[in-house]
Amino acid sequence: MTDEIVFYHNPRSRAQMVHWMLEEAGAPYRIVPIDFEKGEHKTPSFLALNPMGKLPTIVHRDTVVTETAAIIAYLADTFPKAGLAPALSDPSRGTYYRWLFFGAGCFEPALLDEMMKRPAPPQKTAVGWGSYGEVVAAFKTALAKGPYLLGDKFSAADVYVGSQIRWAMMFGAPGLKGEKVFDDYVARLNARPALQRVSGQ
Ligand SMILES: N[C@@H](CCC(=O)N[C@@H](CS)C(=O)NCC(=O)O)C(=O)O
Repeated sequence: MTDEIVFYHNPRSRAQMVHWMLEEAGAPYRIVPIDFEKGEHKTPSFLALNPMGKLPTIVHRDTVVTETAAIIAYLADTFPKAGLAPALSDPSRGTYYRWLFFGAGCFEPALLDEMMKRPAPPQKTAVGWGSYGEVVAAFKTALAKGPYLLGDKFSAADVYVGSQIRWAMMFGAPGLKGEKVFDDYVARLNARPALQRVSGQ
């Protein structure tokens, strides 16, 4: 069994978030490029790994991990020397989980509602992500003290949520660019050598 992570990647996808995380974690990895145009993510061999036919997907120690937030959390725990996740006994582990799950469960669908101009669901109280505006306001509060989601400590939650915010800003999602708290946060993230190494790749 090899310790090398097999990383199925396309730079124009959420796999970029995992690429940044692999660099932050100092993990050994090998990229397998996936060409969407050629349908390489829908071949029987790829679907055997990820039946959704989606990226990112990794294989490590014979285990397949999919879902960006899960992969990022997995890497943080598997490469603890990088110090990207609070210890299980650290109370900030709760805050860490909170924002990781909020990113996947609330920001992701709210952002897609906003970007795709999907009509507001009729029963707002039953919608776990509330609304895009509420999600952005929650992040604004979370980052108000800063500099990171856990306060002084940069973590894998910043890799995930920070990537989402960077992506949302790039595509002009409202309430982010021009807001000092988000501009400063993204500037801090952009200064990280690990992110710079994968940017533009
Ligand atoms: N829930 C997945 C979403 C993954 C996803 O939708 N990936 C897109 C690229 S960003 C993809 O692979 N799309 C190709 C397709 O569905 O054909 C995650 O969080 O990782």
